[in-house]
Amino acid sequence: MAFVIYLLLSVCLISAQESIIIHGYKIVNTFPHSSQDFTQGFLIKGSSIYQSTGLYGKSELQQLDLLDNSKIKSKPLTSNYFGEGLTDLNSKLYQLTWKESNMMVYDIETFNLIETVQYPDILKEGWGICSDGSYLYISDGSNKIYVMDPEDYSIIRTIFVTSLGNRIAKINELEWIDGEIWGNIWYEHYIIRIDPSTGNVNSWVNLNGIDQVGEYNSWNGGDVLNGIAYNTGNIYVTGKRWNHIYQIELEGTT
Ligand code: DDQ
Ligand code: CA
Repeated sequence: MAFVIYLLLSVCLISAQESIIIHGYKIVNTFPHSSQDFTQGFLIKGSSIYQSTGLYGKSELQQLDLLDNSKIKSKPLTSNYFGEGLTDLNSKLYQLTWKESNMMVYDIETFNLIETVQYPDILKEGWGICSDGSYLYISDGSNKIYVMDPEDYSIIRTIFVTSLGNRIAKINELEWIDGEIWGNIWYEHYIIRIDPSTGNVNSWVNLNGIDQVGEYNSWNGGDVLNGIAYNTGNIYVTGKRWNHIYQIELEGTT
């Protein structure tokens, strides 16, 4: 009897491990986005977008109006910097750079540069960043997400991201959403929803088809899905040099 129960339990556990929820999506609103902007970091607060753009010589920190994409203010990075992820924490904005090992810290109201922080040695590249309101969470293009203390910029923990035991690499733009880290995968149409305490992927969001013809210039030229923002219960996604921002709602398992 005990053996039968053991057998049944292990079958249940194995099958539970082999399936994972993959959400579909529905577009509930569409907003304009500039095809000039190589979006690398993306967040929305109130009616403003805060965006970090990439490419050498074209990288900026921007505040844009969500409704018409008009520029409220912007600050260019010097041409030796390739802008990457962006997040806010305690009235400051934190902007990563790709291979330049520097993070810019700005006053969110004035865009005045407060300081330029040298990456800790463990962080080789800057890709995405988000915050839970206390700490900074930084991806570097691998399956790792580093938890950084904003007081002294030390890395206090490393999260190893796996889905059903498999490492998921190329995690790019991030967003903290209701206790999960959402990250889009570079050159994929997928978002993973990560449990920050374990690194396990709770579920996937399949965004196939969201970039219709004409949405961007060239997927092969780098214009891939990149940018998740969460504001008062609403979820927005966009891409590098995409023409639109999509407000989406998730659908159940597909
Ligand atoms: N990263 O954001 C994934 C970290 C780096 C993206 C670099 C993409 C370069 C594309 C260059 C296209 C030139 C037209
Ligand atoms: Ca984001």
